[in-house]
Amino acid sequence: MLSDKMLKALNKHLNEELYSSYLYLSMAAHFEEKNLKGFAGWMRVQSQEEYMHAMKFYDFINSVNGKVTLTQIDSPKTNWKSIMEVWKDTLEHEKKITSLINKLVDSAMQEKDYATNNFLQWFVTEQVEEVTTVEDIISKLELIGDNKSGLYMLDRELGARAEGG
Ligand code: OFO
Repeated sequence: MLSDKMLKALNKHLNEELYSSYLYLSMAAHFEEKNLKGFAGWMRVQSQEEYMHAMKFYDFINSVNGKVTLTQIDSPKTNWKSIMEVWKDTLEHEKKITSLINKLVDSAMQEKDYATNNFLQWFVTEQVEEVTTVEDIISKLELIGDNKSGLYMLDRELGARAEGG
């Protein structure tokens, strides 16, 4: 059984994951407009992954007989000055989500809520992967600089994700 405090925190985080989904969809739309189809496809898949993360919270809360309470999702940013700015924002966002997950783990440990702590461990691992992936993309963009053919190649590489690659 979840404590009231933990239930509130998990519902709040469910909203954060839905916001993540919304933010990445906004980035996908931005890349679509710029005709960067591969980048757009990557962000679209990421948006779907974030929705699945939210649903993991939804399922967990239900499984321990908590009540899921949905709240308003904030509006995401809709315009970026450069490709790099989009990815820097993505990295910042993933770092923020990592620290929120860590705080949830802290609370679960303080409350000796072993079930919630166990549930959260999947996210601890996932966050390491997400931060590393985005750092890797930023490194590639730094190498590419203003090189148009490099950018074209990276767009194709990232687009493979949307095609199941
Ligand atoms: Fe849900 O991992 Fe990104 O935010």
